[in-house]
Amino acid sequence: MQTAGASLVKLSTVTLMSVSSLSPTTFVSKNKPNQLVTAETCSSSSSSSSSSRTTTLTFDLQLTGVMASSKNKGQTSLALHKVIMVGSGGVGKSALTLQFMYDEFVEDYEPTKADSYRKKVVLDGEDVQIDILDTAGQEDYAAIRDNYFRSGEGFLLVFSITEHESFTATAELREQILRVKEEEAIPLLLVGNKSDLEERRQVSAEEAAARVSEWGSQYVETSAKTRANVDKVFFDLMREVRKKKMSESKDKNGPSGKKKKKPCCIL
Ligand SMILES: Nc1nc2c(ncn2[C@@H]2O[C@H](COP(=O)(O)OP(=O)(O)OP(=O)(O)O)[C@@H](O)[C@H]2O)c(=O)[nH]1
Ligand SMILES: [Mg+2]
Repeated sequence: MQTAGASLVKLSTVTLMSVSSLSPTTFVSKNKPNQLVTAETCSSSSSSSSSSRTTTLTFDLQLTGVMASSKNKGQTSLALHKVIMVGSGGVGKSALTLQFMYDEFVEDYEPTKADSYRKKVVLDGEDVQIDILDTAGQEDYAAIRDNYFRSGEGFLLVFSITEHESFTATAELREQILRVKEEEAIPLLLVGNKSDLEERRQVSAEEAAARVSEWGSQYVETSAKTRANVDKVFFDLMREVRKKKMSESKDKNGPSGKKKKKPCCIL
C-alpha cells in the first residue's frame, strides 16, 4: 500500500501544505487559500494495483492542468490514461468508479461535485495508470462540465437502464464532449448501468445498440452492484485511448514509425 504522500495527485495550481496518511485529509492551497482539497488512500484488493482519491471542493482549478500534470513519485514513466465519467445524476457513475477502484458498492446516493481517482493497473501485460474524473450529473454543475471534458482522453457515457430520460440525455452530453474536444474520433463507450434491475428496465439493449452504431462506439451494460462488466468498461476504454495515442504518435513520426527529420536549413 502506498502512503498518502506518495500517491497524492499533485495539482498544478495548488500547493499542498499538509500530508497525513490513511484518513481523509484536507489540504489548503498556499497560493489560493480558498481552494480546499481532500485526499485519502485506500488499499486495493489487487496486490499489483495501487490507488488514490482526490476530492476537489472548489471548481476554479484548471482541470486540464490537474489531470495532465499529475505524477506520482516513482511512477513517472508509466503511461497515464485519463478517463471521465459522464452522465445524468443518479445513474451510477460514482458507484461504478468506486466498484472499479475499491471493489465496493455504495448503496447511499450522495451527489458528486467532482472526484478524481488514480490507480495503477496492468493493461494487456503493461503497467499503466488510470486517472478517473467522476463528474457531477446534477444540472446545478452543468456549467463547469466543459472544463472537465477538456482534460479527458476517454469517456464513459453512463445512463441507467431504469430511466429513459438518462438515456436521452447521453446524446446531448456526447455533443458537448465533441464540441469541447473539437474532434469526432473520441474514445467513448456508452454504458447502460443498473443491469441488475431488469424488472425496472426502460431502455432496451436494441435501442442503445442502435444509437452507438450511429456513433461508431461500443455499448456495454454494467451493474455497479453485482460488478458485472465493471472492469470491462474501464479496460476497453483504456485500450481505445491507447490505440488513439499510438496512431497519433505514428502520424506524428511518419508512416514508417521513424521520427520525421526536422527540416534543415544551411545558410
Ligand atoms: N441496483 C443498483 N443500484 C445502483 C447501481 N449503480 C448505482 N446504484 C445506486 O444508484 C444511486 C446513485 O448512484 P451514484 O453512483 O451516486 O450516481 P451518480 O451517477 O454518481 O450521481 P451524481 O453524482 O449525482 O451524478 C445510489 O443509491 C447507488 O447505490 C447499480 O448498478 N445497481
Ligand atoms: Mg456521483
